[in-house]
Amino acid sequence: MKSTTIPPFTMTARRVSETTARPGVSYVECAQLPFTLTESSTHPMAVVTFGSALPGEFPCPVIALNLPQIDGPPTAEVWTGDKPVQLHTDPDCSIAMNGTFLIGSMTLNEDADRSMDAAAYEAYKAMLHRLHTLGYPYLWRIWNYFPHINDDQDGLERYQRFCLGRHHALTEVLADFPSSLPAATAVGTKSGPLQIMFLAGTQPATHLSNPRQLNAYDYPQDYGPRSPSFARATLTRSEKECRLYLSGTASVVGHASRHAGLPRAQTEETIRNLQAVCEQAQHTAGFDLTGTQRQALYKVYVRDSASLSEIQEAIMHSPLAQEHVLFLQSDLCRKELLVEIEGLIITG
Ligand code: 3EB
Repeated sequence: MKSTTIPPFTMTARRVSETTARPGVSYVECAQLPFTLTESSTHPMAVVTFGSALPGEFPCPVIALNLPQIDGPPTAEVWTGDKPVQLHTDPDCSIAMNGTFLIGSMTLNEDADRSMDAAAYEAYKAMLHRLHTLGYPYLWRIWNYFPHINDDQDGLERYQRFCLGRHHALTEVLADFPSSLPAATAVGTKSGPLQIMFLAGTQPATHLSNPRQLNAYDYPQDYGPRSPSFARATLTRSEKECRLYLSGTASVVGHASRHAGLPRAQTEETIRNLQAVCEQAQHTAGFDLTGTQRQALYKVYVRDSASLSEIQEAIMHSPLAQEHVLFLQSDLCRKELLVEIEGLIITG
């Protein structure tokens, strides 16, 4: 595996050659962050951290997730754009936008009077309302994070309550549900409020299915009273490049979990699923995976750090061995799932 760290000078050099508006994303060593952000010729839009405290102050929203990193030096994810950024902040929502797309985060504290379905409904309604008001109505990518994801809350698992509230809000507000649903991730943090991170655009993106997997929004009710509202992947294009956002992907074939108790086999199945959705993007949407300036970033969410070495071994023997991979410890939305992988592939 390549190091998860991109030295700041590399990042700057790469950005100088870019000419059209698009999001840039990199994994940067936390210790290098202040230097990277001041030296970079691009406009920082968000910094995402995974359980490590950051030195100094930043000119953009910092999204702190309690998802401990389990390998490599402390790393942050840095989102940049190449157009001036306008910030919109209030106590539970921060958004950075640049006329083409925005990146934001919505935070909602739970309390005794608000179950997870109510929290998800409220957070999604508030997010969608802001996207419409600001003029970025098209969802491109969503990340959902909250603690105790597999715990029971009044007779229903918290993840299933989350799906209920999310579905309710999206069916009320989103035009063309479910075909306008974007790629997503939903995983469990160690602690913290409900945090929703989102990318949205002034123009629509293309959302894709995976031929090996049933669309999540068509799952039978065995997995909860309302199905998970997301697409398997989302494709965005600008003049010079394509981006393929790969949803959190697990060892699920059709709608069934495979290889319970076997982290290595689950990782291999997950990688087959990722390859299948990439092929789908190539065949149905003309996504050119062989582009000259290809860049790929992955996050591997690991339920139990004791299975890390088996998961890493499976990755070493796969095409992901050549890519930037960040390993994070988190709970996953079905109890039997031990690993989930999301990705972003950029070609130009
Ligand atoms: C799955 O295939 C695994 O609820 O937003 C992956 C990505 C999963 C996103 C979500 C759930 C979500 O069903 C779980």
